[in-house]
Amino acid sequence: MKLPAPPTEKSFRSPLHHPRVATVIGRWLATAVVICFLTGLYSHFQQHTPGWLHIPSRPAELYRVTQGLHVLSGTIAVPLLVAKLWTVYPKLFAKLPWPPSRKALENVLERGSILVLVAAMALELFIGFLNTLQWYPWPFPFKETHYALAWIIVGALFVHLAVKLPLIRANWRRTSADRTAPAESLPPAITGLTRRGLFRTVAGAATLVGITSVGQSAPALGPIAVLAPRKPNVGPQGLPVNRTAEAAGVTAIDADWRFTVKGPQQLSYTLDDLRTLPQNRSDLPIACVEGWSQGARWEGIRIRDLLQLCGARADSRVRVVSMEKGGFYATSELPPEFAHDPLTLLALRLNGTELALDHGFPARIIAPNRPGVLQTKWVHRLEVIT
Ligand code: HEM
Ligand SMILES: Nc1nc2c(c(=O)[nH]1)N[C@H]1C(S)=C(S)[C@@H](COP(=O)(O)O)O[C@H]1N2
Ligand SMILES: [Mo]
Repeated sequence: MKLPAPPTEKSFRSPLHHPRVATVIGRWLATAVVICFLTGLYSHFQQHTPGWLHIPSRPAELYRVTQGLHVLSGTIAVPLLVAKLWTVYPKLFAKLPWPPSRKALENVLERGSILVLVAAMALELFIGFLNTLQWYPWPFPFKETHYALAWIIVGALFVHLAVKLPLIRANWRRTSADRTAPAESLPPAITGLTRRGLFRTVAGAATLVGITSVGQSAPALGPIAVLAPRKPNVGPQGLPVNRTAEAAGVTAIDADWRFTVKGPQQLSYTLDDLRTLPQNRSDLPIACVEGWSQGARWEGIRIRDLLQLCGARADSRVRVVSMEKGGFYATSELPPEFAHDPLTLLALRLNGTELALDHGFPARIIAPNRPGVLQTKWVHRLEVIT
């Protein structure tokens, strides 16, 4: 029995594999990737701020928006990537250029760059999504890998767009030619879905994953956030707990507990002392790097008041030290912009009652426009650095 010939690129005659479709869905996907990249870079610089960069402490909700957008656009990119790959997969059956020539070499390089782009993007979306579930089933460090992949994606995307520019330009606008060619003559059984139908399906899928996940940072959509790993208003005092005191190895304090400030003068306070210092109120969100965020009302002492009390300059940089022993979250730094912002508090109270142990009792940092990882809990010492 003779086997049928293997398919070639020409075997896929549906108009849904036309470059016009790849261009339209590619535009959506590229938009999502660029938003991901820019908001991701912002998150990176918040946590690893180079000396020349001064991140402002306002708008207070900025990081909540950028990281919410990061995870939202990343999640939406998943169905868009699947659609884009489906549109172009007949290319996998294109003939390999042979014999070797300059054109063949270009073709190999072009395919190589696409292979890198697809592999890096698939991995990036996958590990990013698993991170939002706080699941790290791989042996490499998430953040470093995610960051390196981001640059690989942007580089490979640049090459891909440069190579395809003529094709992209030719298909940027809808032309009468691509409405009739190449396959309108095919029987309806093959064309089935129209291009418009495909665009609507893909846009619908992207919208659906978007609106069922964005509720983790946009409270209005909370009730339908079935895809969101977190309900941002569920937890003690109406706020989720990312890491409990038990997980962090922190226990309740005893009578010897002191809060100290190491500056030009040394300050030492009992918890009751802290309660008698001037108290202020800030309405600020916890905006976790994982994408969930929730606004809350905090009460406590302004960091800038503490700086003044110890004789430090208002524009000092401050190291925050937790009672948590070791680990990534045990310390953080408040750059001058954040330390002297009147909204930045050593918070003692949350939503009207004393901090729960899991939220950082007896004292924690809360500052505007900051990733949750830097809102250090169980703080027992501040050190003025400059
Ligand atoms: C093309 C897609 C993406 C790009 C270019 C990208 C880029 C980045 C970059 C540059 C960072 C900063 C890393 C650092 O601090 O060193 C970041 C962080 C992050 N990204 Fe993405 N990302 C993408 C997709 C995703 C997706 C799909 C998700 C989840 C659905 C996601 C979740 C996260 C999370 C949770 C962080 C915070 C990590 C941390 O600070 O612990 N990313 N991303
Ligand atoms: N000392 C310490 N502070 C910490 C953490 C931690 O594990 N240890 N987790 C951080 C993270 S990732 C977030 S999102 C916020 C969450 O604060 P919450 O648990 O009060 O909601 O606390 C931050 N502060
Ligand atoms: Mo977090």
